[in-house]
Amino acid sequence: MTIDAATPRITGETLPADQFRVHRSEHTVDVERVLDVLHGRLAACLVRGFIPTAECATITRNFWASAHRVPRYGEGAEGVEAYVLGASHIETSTSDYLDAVDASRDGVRALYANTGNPITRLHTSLAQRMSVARPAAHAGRQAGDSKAVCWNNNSGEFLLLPHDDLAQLSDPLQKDFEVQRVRRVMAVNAYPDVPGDSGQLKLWNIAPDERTRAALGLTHSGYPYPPDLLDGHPALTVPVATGDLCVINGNLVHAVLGDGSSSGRSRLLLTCFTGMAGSEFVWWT
Ligand SMILES: O=C(O)CCC(=O)C(=O)O
Repeated sequence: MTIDAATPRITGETLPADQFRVHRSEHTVDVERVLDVLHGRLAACLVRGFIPTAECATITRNFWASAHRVPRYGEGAEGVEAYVLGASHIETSTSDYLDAVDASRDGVRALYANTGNPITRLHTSLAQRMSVARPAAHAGRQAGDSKAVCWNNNSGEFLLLPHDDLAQLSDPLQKDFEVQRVRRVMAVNAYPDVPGDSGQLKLWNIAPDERTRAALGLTHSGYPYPPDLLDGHPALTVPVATGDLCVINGNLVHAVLGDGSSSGRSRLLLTCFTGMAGSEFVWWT
């Protein structure tokens, strides 16, 4: 895009330079640092080897064998193509989302058949530090615990364009859903299969404000921020690999990088969103 005086700048909150970093650990989650991400004091935590090798292999096999895996077709040049197993709350009403959770529950359970569930393990670790930790809920119905995604976009610079995870919570279709009380999203991402260098995560030190989103027409989506507009903001790249867990401050703009080849086409992500609804820790997909 051409940047001229009429092009909006991306303005918003930033983390202090010493907090805009990735905390790394091996195999075990450093719960204190994950709480720093949750509460907006740290950009990300990367846990190498969080998912044991055999568990990665079983989940990956279960995903590709599943009859519950569905293709998602993107619309237009910025459309998001993927294979997905599990429900997504994005651009849907609360009741349709909860219907999708119910419809996909058996499929998601089967994803973890004969093996462990890394997302549930993280929830359990964090629950020990919370008075309440639970799936987000509405009218007695519960949000999903996790979904599995394989991005299937033409791998140019990005497998998934720059976006934030907060804006989508403001969708008027979900005004009855308690996730709209969450002010900071922590995205939980676990990787049973990352071929080669595909799908590294890039984070920019900017949590866009509402004025920026409105100017770009992204008020309820937070997707996609034009990459050129992010150039002046400090950025870091997280080289995720098979077996890793990475939690990120989802209010910050982030993207999934392509490697210019088709190797990203089998990269498998297990994910959910989390945040504090008042004093309660909740998650949804
Ligand atoms: O694929 C990933 O590693 C992260 C995906 C992501 O940012 C999202 O689903 O919002």
